Amino acid sequence: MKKVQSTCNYCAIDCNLDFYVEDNRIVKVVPTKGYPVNDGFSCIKGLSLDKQQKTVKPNSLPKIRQEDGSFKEVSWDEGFKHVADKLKELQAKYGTESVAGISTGQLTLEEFALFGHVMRDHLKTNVDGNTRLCMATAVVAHKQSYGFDAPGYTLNDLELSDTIVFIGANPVVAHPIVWGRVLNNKVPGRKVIVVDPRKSETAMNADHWYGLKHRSDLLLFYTIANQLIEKDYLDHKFIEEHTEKFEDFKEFVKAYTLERGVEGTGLSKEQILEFVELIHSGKKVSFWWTMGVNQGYEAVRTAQSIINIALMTGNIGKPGTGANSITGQCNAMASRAYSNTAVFYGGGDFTNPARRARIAEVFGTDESKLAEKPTKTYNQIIEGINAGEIKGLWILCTNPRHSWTNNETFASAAKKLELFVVQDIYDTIESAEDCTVYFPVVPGIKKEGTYINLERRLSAMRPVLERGENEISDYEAILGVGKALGMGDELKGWETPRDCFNLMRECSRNMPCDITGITWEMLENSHGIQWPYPEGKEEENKEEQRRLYSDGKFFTPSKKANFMFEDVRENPLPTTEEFPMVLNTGRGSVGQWHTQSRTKEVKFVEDVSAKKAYIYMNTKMAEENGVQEMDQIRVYSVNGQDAVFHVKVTDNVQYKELYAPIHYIECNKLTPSLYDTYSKEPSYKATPIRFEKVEE
Ligand SMILES: Nc1nc2c(c(=O)[nH]1)N[C@H]1C(S)=C(S)[C@@H](COP(=O)(O)OP(=O)(O)OC[C@H]3O[C@@H](n4cnc5c(=O)[nH]c(N)nc54)[C@H](O)[C@@H]3O)O[C@H]1N2
Ligand SMILES: Nc1nc2c(c(=O)[nH]1)N[C@H]1C(S)=C(S)[C@@H](COP(=O)(O)OP(=O)(O)OC[C@H]3O[C@@H](n4cnc5c(=O)[nH]c(N)nc54)[C@H](O)[C@@H]3O)O[C@H]1N2
Ligand code: SF4
Ligand SMILES: [Mo]
Repeated sequence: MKKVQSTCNYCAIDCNLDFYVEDNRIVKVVPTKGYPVNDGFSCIKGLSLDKQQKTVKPNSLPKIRQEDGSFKEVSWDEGFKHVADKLKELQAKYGTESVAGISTGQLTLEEFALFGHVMRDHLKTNVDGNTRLCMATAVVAHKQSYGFDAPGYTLNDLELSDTIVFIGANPVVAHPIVWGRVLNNKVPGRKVIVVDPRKSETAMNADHWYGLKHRSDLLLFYTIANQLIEKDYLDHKFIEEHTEKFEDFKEFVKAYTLERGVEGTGLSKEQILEFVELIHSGKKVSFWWTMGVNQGYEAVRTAQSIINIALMTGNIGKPGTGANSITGQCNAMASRAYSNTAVFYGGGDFTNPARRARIAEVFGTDESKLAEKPTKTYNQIIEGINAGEIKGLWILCTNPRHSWTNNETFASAAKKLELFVVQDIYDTIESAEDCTVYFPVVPGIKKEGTYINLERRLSAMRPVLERGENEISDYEAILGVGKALGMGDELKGWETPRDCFNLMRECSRNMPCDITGITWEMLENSHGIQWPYPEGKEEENKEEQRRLYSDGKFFTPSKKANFMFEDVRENPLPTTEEFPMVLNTGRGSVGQWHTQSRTKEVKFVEDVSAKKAYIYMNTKMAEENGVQEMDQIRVYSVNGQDAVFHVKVTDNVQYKELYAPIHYIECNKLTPSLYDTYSKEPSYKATPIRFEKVEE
């Protein structure tokens, strides 16, 4: 029996797993013992990865839609040629930017790096990622506050902190290993605090739950900042030596009085003051935020209001502290730095002459062969298709017909496309319904490449099973189209994932995310390696759990962190008389993953999960409306759409709040086309709605 250590490709924890293989079949999956992230543990999704050997159809060929609407199977070479010819034809007819791509945070680093090379460098067009729906806010917040998109923590900080604050994060469901690390925390008197309008599974297990009004986090953290200043609960030395603009911030937050905070957040004066005292009395306070913060119309400023609290209390760079953004998808961290979409390979700007010169040198090409500007954003791509300006779209490893906000706008876009390539492991996903080309690729258990987890740790995905006839990886599919496009020498050095990894290492040289000291081989059967890990500095980086900012130096020109702030805005989509309630959305259970294309892999979960869309309603609201458990309601959204859900009655949602798991397509039928000003991340979590009971 052979044992292969590889990386789980669901969530951002990137657990390592040992796959035991006999006769090219997985017989056992065991979480890798001693791996610093998950040390012998994992969740049910990772343990179920062996099911892919049954659920993914083997030996599939590409399919091309014919004039009569049917699909014809073709050889891979024919498929590549068809897509390449069509991309060129559309560009010739409608202009360079008339084709676009949607990338992902779930492929390997090498796969989206190559996709970014073909689409952005060669075709000079736009590719945004599904990371826009997820991490874009944290990216912008980090860049403005720290000077680079660099979350500084290690997971170990969860075990060292005495005061752990989760804001808009529900790790009990979404990041079980994060929660496991909290349970491992043996610091005497350690406290867990949750800020979430909903009494989430994490809130139920916390010491303190602050169930504030939706979208009032920014107001809450400015109020808290003002209180910390008034009470002089500050780390003056840290503020003086390592930050900028504190005096301006101090003036600014004076307007955020306790009375205003109470009125706007719905929390009591006592609750806010208690929270202030908890932050002050903690010796090692850590703040952890996820989608409840990232997905809002003033999300970047909200994330930064959390960073500001950590900076002013000196809770950053030390063990058990930090303003820590938790990543969602398994490789979101790599896609942020290596997908060639919002930033150049290695995290620099497209317009920076030094970076351009360096990347051209690494690729052995001319600078004119490189992308010139950041991509159009996801919403601009979908709007561009609906406006008839974009005619061709290639999506891989994402299912936007389901996951995109106000998703009927994707449905209408898909119908307008002359070329719509869907590359996935399942042709049953909603997005494939209107595709003109389908590329079936092999799943993670048959691939190789590199992943970067939420604490900047690189780890190896290695093929667990051998591939059959016709079975190709995402990397090979993209490379095939690149060759058919006639990229020739532009693909020199990109022949295999290992070659691509070497190029990306070189692109990272001297950047904050420098990985030049890491080789492809070093990652195999390893404990993973966190960035930075520059060549020649291996000795000083040999610790297995490292954090950034321990010297108080950030990545801004002055090496100081910035206090970033801006007045709380009026809600652009407030509740009204017509739409008096709020639709909150998020993860439903540990076993369900996003659009549920992969739920069949987790058979146990599929058996017990609801087949139809459901929604949580407060007990009092249900009583007042004569609604009982499993009754159906029709929910009307401010975006003009409506959808039917089965009701689950609970006191864990607020009186005027409904909570819909994202795993059903109905959920995003109702979410609006509203985005954060700076990150363009959708505001998924607070849509004005009303409902009526469906009489059966
Ligand atoms: N089982 C499972 N695990 C997953 C995923 C999955 O699909 N299934 N997806 C992965 C991915 S890609 C991601 S990004 C993460 C997401 O991980 P999380 O962000 O932890 O999960 P969510 O359920 O989206 O949202 C977290 C909480 O935000 C709260 N919230 C809503 N509005 C507000 C608000 O105004 N303020 C505050 N403070 N909170 C608010 C919601 O009530 C919810 O409890 O999970 C990852 N892990
Ligand atoms: N209302 C609301 N909407 C949300 C959110 C929310 O909190 N609320 N969260 C948002 C967030 S944070 C995220 S990350 C998105 C996620 O949204 P999506 O990325 O659209 O969701 P997934 O279901 O993860 O899609 C991944 C696809 O990749 C396929 N796949 C798996 N492995 C492979 C592979 O190796 N190669 C290829 N080519 N395909 C593969 C799967 O079959 C699946 O179709 O949803 C967003 N949508
Ligand atoms: S889904 Fe996340 S927590 Fe579960 S096994 Fe995979 S990486 Fe680990
Ligand atoms: Mo995500």
